[in-house]
Amino acid sequence: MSRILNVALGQLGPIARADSRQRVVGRLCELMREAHACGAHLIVYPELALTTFFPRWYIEDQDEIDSFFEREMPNAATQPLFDLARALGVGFYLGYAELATEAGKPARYNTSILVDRQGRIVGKYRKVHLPGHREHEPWRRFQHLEKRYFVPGGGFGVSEAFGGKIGMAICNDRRWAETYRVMGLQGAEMVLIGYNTPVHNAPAPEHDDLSLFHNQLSMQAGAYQNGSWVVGVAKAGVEEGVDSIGGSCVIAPSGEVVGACLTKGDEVAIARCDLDFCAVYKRTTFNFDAHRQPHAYRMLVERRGETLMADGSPVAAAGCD
Ligand code: CDT
Repeated sequence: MSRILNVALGQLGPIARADSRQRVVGRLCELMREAHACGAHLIVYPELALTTFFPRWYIEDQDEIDSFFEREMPNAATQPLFDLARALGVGFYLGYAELATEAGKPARYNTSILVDRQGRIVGKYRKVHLPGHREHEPWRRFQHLEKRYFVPGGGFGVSEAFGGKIGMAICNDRRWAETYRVMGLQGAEMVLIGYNTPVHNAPAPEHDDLSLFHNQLSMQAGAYQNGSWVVGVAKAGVEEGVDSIGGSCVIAPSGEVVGACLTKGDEVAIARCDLDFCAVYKRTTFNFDAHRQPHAYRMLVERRGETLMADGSPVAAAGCD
């Protein structure tokens, strides 16, 4: 089996609040057709790719909040995308808001799925690092209420698919070294990441000019330090008055950008990715079995931060013997 994976960036421009799922799925299908014409085996779409980025609003009506969520996947609105994937032999990564039922109660996740070239779901991931805040903060130009609308997922897995080991993450996850390392320890050869990143970060506006730089910096570091391909895809442009970065790109295990989108609208760009190119990094500089020293990393799982233990208790309470 070939270890060449032709990956398409399926970048989206803005989605209006009033846009229907059918309309958005039509755009996704158009991008998939274009990707297929370019020889793609896999197309990667953004985070929450079926609707506008609704966490920018404080919404009290639960029915209105739930109108942004999918209760099943595929469903009537998304079935055409699955059908097209199967017809063209193009797999996809898709981010969406998932309304699950757990022990008879609703559980809401910021989710992505990996669909193979036969149109079958072969992987599912629920966002671990939920950024933003839980309560309404009217001083902000716009809200970022992911902590209110979602609960964190349970971890990072890797799927055997497309002839390799494919991992998934979502947006803010890409800024955390742990995201890539946990998948690197499972041998991930490609990590797929959809995102919605507003240019303006209300708590740290001095970072606004660096938002594209931080996007690429995080993904390049994750790729190189784990000997893995990384594919990052934006929902970009001015959506309901909020400007979000583009910068969708494919990064090789060398840390080099080998493909990128140029606009902030709907756009396909493609990269020919040799999954065997990971091995030289995984065998040498980042041969984890040979070089990692887990005994020195215990704090990574014992502590949440400088002041809190993993269970939320204060660090001082742990004693210092
Ligand atoms: N969607 C998402 O995770 N966005 C965040 C925005 C910054 S935190 C308010 C990100 O990390 O890109």
